[in-house]
Amino acid sequence: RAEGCGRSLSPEQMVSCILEAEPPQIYLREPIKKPYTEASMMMSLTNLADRELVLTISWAKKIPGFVKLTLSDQVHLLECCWLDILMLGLMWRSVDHPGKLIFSPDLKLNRDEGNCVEGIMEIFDMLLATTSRFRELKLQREEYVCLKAMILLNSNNCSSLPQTPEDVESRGKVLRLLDSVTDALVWTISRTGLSAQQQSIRLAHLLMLLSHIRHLSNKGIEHLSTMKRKNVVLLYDLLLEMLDANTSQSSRMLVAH
Ligand code: AOE
Repeated sequence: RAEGCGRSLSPEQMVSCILEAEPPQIYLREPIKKPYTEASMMMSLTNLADRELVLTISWAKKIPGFVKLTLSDQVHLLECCWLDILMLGLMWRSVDHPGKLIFSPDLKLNRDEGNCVEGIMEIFDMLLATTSRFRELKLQREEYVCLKAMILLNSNNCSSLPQTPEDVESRGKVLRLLDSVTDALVWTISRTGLSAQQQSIRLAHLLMLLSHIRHLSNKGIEHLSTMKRKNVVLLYDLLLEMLDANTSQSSRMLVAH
């Protein structure tokens, strides 16, 4: 299967590979008690994100062609987009629950519950707004998984100049992979029975939401670093290492998982 998922897949095969790569749903380790406090809520969210990131690395490695990129490209791609990926996943889980953010089946928050964490309600509101947009568009599972893979493959804009011929080749591979996921998304949309023009408009609507997600993840990173400065977030083991990540540490993570 891994072989079959490598070279020149049909859009249909690509979609089914990406569907199969989807990570499982996770739960809180220790259920959170009400009333929420700033510390307990941030602790639960961080704990969840910690384990989701481990699953995100395994997910990325199942995207056809990803492991054939240089290790440094794999690392850069994940470093640039991890919060976009988590946020799109959150929106997908929340899409059928208007007004709620389904962080996990045992952590469903509405905007007002964000008021115990300074600055979080603003981000909740933006997350809820983009989620509503996906609801209006009736986002399909196949479309969602293609968009998530596109976020990963399109996130390389912050990496340094290629150093070696392997780097140059790897950059080319990223672009070809992005093209085949784009084909997969186009194929998925074509099955909706919309007119050709409506299909193009749907594609545009879906892709434009990726820039909202990037904006949101920048806001989220800003918020997280304020929290970190205030020492609210308790970043344990992996997490602490990850925030101060240098390339070699991130490489070790990728190899380890
Ligand atoms: C969004 C989706 C989701 O599934 C979980 C969470 C939990 C926290 C939420 C965030 C979210 C949405 C935005 C929020 C944020 C808390 C505050 C912010 C609401 O406003 C995210 C908790 C993140 C904890 C920090 C983790 C640090 C990870 C560093 C990653 C890294 O640097 N590298 C190199 C790892 C890349 C590997 C994939």
